[in-house]
Amino acid sequence: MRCSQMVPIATQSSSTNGMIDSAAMTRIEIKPGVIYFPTLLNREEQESLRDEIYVAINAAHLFQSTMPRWGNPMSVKMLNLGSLGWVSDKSGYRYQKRHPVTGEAWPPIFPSLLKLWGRLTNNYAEPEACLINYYSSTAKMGLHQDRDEEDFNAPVVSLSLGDTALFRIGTSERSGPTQSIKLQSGDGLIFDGPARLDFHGIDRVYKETSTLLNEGGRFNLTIRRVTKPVIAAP
Ligand code: MD3
Ligand code: FE
Repeated sequence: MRCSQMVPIATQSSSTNGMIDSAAMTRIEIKPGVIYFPTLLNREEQESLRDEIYVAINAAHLFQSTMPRWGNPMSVKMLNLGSLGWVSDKSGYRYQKRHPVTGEAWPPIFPSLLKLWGRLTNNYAEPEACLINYYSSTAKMGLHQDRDEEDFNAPVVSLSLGDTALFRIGTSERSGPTQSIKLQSGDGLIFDGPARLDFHGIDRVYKETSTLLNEGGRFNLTIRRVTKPVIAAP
């Protein structure tokens, strides 16, 4: 982990009113626009989020995305929650209202996640999408930018559950310098402003580094606002 530049900028307590509501939250600014929250979720919170994910996956199964143009399968399996979900197939990347295999609406974003989003984003407009990525121990995600959303002003909140992963983030240019961070179960990240269009990816998952998931591997949740919020008329 190359994190000598990590400086804790604040440690603050939060109220204890919610399901996901760790007693203390440590914020580490990795670089402008990237805030890292080690163990944002305690074990109990991780277990209840894991169980909610299992319920959603049983109701609306994970799907296998394929790369645009060639259609090679991605190693990560996905499911979305919310009014819009991210999908990828031969015709490209997009957000859509329905599951690409079943044609059903996506399950709703869990109330615990809506609450966490409000707390971490200072009540930015309601999120519309929560992408659940499942990584087996051999899965990875190449360096890419997230640019299928309309609203680049909105932050992206990421949560990791299960085995530790090696996350890499660069700059808005593919060939820019990169930093790596090991993301552990319960860790959170927020991306916004200057980092919102940075290239990033998952280089590897470290097998058997967490006991949270019986089947091993890793879940990552990214919570997003996709469309531009409507500004209320005066
Ligand atoms: C930096 N997921 O779903 S989360 C993705 O762990 C994605 O599954 C990875 O990249 C994962 O698109 C990384 C961290 C992340 C998410 C969104 C970002 C980093 C980001 C958006 C802008 C910049
Ligand atoms: Fe991404």
